[in-house]
Amino acid sequence: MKAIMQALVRRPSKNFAQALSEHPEATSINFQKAQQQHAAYCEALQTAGLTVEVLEPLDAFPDSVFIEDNAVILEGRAVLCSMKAVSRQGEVSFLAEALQSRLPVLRLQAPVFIDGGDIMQTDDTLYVGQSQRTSAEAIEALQSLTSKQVVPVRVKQGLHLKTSVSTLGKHLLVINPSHIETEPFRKFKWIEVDEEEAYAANCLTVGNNVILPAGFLKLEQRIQQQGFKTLPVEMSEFQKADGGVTCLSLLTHHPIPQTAHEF
Ligand code: CIR
Repeated sequence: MKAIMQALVRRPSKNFAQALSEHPEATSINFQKAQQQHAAYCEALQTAGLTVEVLEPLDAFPDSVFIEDNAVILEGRAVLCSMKAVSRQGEVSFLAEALQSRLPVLRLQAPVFIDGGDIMQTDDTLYVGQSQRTSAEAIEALQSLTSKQVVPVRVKQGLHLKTSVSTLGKHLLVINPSHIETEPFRKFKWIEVDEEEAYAANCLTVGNNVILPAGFLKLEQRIQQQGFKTLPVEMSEFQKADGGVTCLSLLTHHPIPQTAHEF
């Protein structure tokens, strides 16, 4: 078996409308629309060249579609997150079940708190958001698990670090500098999002493809000008639950077992 880059996704819970959210339109979340948007997102992952494995919904966990937050894939191991949001803590064991046959799985415990949305990985560094969900203790815990440098980044506004910064590779970021500390990123070039396009600062790069929310045309054009192909996806229902494009998948590099259900 050869190593393939795989995206693990989880279908939305039928209780997705009860997801945690501070978005003003949270009460208008439409579950059927979320299901359609999720299917289209999976197609975009495939178009970008990923093998997509779809996990069954966890109806008891409204936020479980945001699978990125459950674990960090670090040097061939899955590090399960210790999640601060009480309603999300049970999600992690279900992901452990799905992962343990394929790669070593470790689990972080309180007083370390961490959500995967706060981790941005580059070739040599792990940038870790210090947000309402990720504690200072997470820095030391992660440093003990990786040879990469672990760098804390203050999150001033927004849920997670990656709500406001994404790596496109090639030393290039998309960033919303008013929501996070920028000093840790001084060695990068970046595209600054306009305030009215802040939601699109969370985008997902796979090779030369960038998946981003549809309707953020200025940013899309600026990403294209850097030589990337853009794959816009409708995200309205996930935006209402404070989630972005990276939150909906967990990317892993490992051999795909014959039994994996492919999208
Ligand atoms: C939450 O509050 O946990 C979810 N409603 C949104 C999580 C978004 N995840 C992410 O940014 N990685």
